[in-house]
Amino acid sequence: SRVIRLSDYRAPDFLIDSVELVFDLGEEDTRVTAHLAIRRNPEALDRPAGLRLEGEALRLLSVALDGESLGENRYRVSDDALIVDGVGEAFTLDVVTLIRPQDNTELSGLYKSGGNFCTQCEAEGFRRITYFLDRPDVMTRFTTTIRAEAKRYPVLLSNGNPVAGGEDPDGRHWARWVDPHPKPSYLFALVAGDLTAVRDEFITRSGRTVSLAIWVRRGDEDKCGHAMASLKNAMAWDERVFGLEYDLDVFNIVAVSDFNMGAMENKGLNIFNTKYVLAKPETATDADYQGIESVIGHEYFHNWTGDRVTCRDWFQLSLKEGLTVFRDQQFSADQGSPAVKRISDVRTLRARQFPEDFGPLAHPVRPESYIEINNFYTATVYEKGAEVVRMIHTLLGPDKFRKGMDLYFARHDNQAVTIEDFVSAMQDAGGVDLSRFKRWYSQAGTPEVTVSERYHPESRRYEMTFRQQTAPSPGQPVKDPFVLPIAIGLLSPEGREMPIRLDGEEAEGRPGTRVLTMTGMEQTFRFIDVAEPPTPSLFRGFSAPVKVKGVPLDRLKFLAAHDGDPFARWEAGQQAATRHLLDLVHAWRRGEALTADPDLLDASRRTLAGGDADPAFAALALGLPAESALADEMAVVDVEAIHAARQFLRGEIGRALGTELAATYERLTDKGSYRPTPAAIGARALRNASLSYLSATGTAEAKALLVAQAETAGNMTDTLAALGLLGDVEGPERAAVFQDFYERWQHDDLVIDKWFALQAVSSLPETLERCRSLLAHPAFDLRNPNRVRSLIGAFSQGNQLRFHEAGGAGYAFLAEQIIAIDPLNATMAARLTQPLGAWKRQDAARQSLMRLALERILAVAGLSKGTFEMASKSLQ
Ligand code: BAL
Ligand code: ZN
Repeated sequence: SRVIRLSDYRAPDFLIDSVELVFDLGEEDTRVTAHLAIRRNPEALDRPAGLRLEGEALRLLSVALDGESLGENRYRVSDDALIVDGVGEAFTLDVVTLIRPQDNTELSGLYKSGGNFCTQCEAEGFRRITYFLDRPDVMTRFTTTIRAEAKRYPVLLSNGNPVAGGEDPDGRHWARWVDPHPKPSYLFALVAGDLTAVRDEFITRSGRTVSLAIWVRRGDEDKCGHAMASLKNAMAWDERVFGLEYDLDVFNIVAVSDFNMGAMENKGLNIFNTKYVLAKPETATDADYQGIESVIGHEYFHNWTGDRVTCRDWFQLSLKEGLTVFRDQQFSADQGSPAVKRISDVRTLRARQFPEDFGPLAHPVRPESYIEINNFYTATVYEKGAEVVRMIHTLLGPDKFRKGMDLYFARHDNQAVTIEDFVSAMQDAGGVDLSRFKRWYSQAGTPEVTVSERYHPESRRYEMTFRQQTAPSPGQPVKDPFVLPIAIGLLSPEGREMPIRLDGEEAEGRPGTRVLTMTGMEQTFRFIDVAEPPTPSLFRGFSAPVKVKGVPLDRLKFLAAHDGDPFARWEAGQQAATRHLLDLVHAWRRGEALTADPDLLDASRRTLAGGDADPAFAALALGLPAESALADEMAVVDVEAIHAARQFLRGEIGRALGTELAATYERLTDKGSYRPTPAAIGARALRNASLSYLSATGTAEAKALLVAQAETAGNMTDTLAALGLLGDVEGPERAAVFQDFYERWQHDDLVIDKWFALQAVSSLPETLERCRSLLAHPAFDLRNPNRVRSLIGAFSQGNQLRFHEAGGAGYAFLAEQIIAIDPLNATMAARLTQPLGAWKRQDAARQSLMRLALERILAVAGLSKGTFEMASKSLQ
């Protein structure tokens, strides 16, 4: 398979100024007519090449150059291109192709979902619609005419504004859309179907009225309220925080059930996975509500960071994704509790991105090469990319960061640019030198930071020396130092914030958080006027994506009780719990009796007692590190020992705090109707955390409580919390409750996704067997990405105990499913491969079984290039 390299980038030989597309949508096939206005790129005049347009899975019907039909001797067609020789400086090309959307199981290009037509063009789906310069640095004005049977497809949508429409004599109708903004082909979208709209409007700060519509299947209208409210909040927030206003008369969102991604930011016509649109209290959890708010925000924010200013090439993907994730994180933080949001974002980063950095698929935020770009929609490009933008925000401060954004838009509106361009704007507006900082984009890896310190009572001086080290990653054996913003506070022995004054500073020190900048491999900071030996609180708010090693346990316990920075307080508690759990893991492996740390039990008791002040935070602080987080801390993972140690500690907490937990559970019972406000979400989280510990005691009362909540809860958050806990409990209750749940919700795909996922993550020994039988369940469909993620994805990524079962049956299961999915949907198959790459820290037997599974995938004839790339790199 061909490797694409950043270093090979060349500007396009030709540009396409405008395209007029006509779609004749049919049940057998769809005819696409494209009228392209093309000219040679002035930047590439020295390259007198023929015209090469990308195309894939197309049937070419005709080509005309400047209105003259071309004979077959004037062009060539291959599997992936149409080549026309002898073209001039500027010309038009008319190309007619036939495609078969109804057979398109890849869900890339034009396809059908639930009887409706829809598209997904990022990254390279447009070439599956018509021949084109399908690359992001070719920005074109699109006019789109859609013709379809009026009865089956009453709604016809595309990018931009609607300009005309009408009836055809044969029961068909048509609509024309013009997008005034030039855009790359990956932002093209079309929808034709029988959909109904929930409408609203937004008045921009300059007084323009924008018509908003969320298009869904009939019957889903009552599930759009939260998405619409989130959209309006996002539009107002982008005006307020970034001064960015929406730029079309309409903004359409369409929800479809078959979608490879979460959603897509097509200009003026966002297409969403139903999962990120539809919600009502009976069917969606608090996490779903939060997910909808952030994804609606994310896609909306792309209108500027992605659509108006886009990427020059796909190596720059994080230019739009890292920046837009940062923007959506800030948006969500502003809607509720910034600390709780930050903790949850860092948990996601650690769970998804850190393993990438430590595995065979490690790559920089700006990769250097790829075989299949779809494999690079990763946590590194997205979440770590957002952390890198956040560090720029920290280094510059909010005002200069905003100036940097303004400068970026002033310089690059309607352009396709690079990460370099973004950093330059930040650097110029901020008046800082970011040249070394840019290593965050080119070097892979998570730095590990250690700290040593000395306090001199006589001179009241305090010194801290930081050291950073980053392990080698594929292609990068030696790392240069990363620039680290280190947000610190110094705490007195009583836990008060002490004034911070660096040696050489004129001004008196002030108490609170201060950002130090580390640029070397090793660096010492000297503080003066330090009255007492301080306890440092480091990387407050997770100011850099690093791992801090070697903080003494008593210090972690002190910080968990006293740190004024909520993130750092939570973090210290988690680190302390991790240490203790790892001790328990080792004790369990040696066959010793386990005992819970009384300090941890006391800390949990205090958290619970003070829980009412901030229930959402208390729920997070009470939570134990996930099994996967513990695995990340072990040189050789032992999934059984991790599970046993964690279950033991959960049970001990449940027993030791039983009275307080039961009281909290009672006190926080939701009396009013469901609301997805931060306060109500926090209360449910703390109540369900209490339920979780009560259930860990395994008593008959606890089991009864679970069953009662599962059967009578008035909202999906509470139902699912109970059902998830019950999923781990042996006995007849579980089967009955799951059966009832299925029967109640079988008409609702998104709820049934949850039903599949809960069974796939169960810790019970029969889980793999159950997953196998669920594959044959009538509600399961290998062609539907949400179902695949719910069953196969949840099992392999969310259930390390059962996925890594000795004997390798979990690995074989995953390999078989990847092999079955690859011919249908290569993007999905490739993504599922990831868990098999994490073999290095398994024991020798598991290592060879995981490698065997990868080799089995690679042995398949006709494997897609995407799955080939993932499986072959995973073996390295
Ligand atoms: N651009 C792909 C989906 C997203 O990140 O918004
Ligand atoms: Zn995005």
